[in-house]
Amino acid sequence: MVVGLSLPALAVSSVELHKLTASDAAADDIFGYSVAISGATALVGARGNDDAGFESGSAYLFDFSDPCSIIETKLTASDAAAWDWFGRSVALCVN
Ligand SMILES: [Ca+2]
Repeated sequence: MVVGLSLPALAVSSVELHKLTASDAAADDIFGYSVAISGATALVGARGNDDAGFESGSAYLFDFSDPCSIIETKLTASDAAAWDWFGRSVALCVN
């Protein structure tokens, strides 16, 4: 006779699995000011990015579908301008 007990798994760890950084990180980008995670995708805001003027901001989309090859996509507003703080808050829902 086999008796089994199945419980939902809860993964809790203090071990750093992967450190996310922007490939074009610069001082005062404030990378990580906002973070949203859905499934295997993370969206990280960097409202201090200065690519299109002081504090224009940006956000980075990370796709972890293949943990060995994380895909980074940088997002900026097409009409970005100084003090926009693009990426100040982020939300994400991936189906
Ligand atoms: Ca800045």
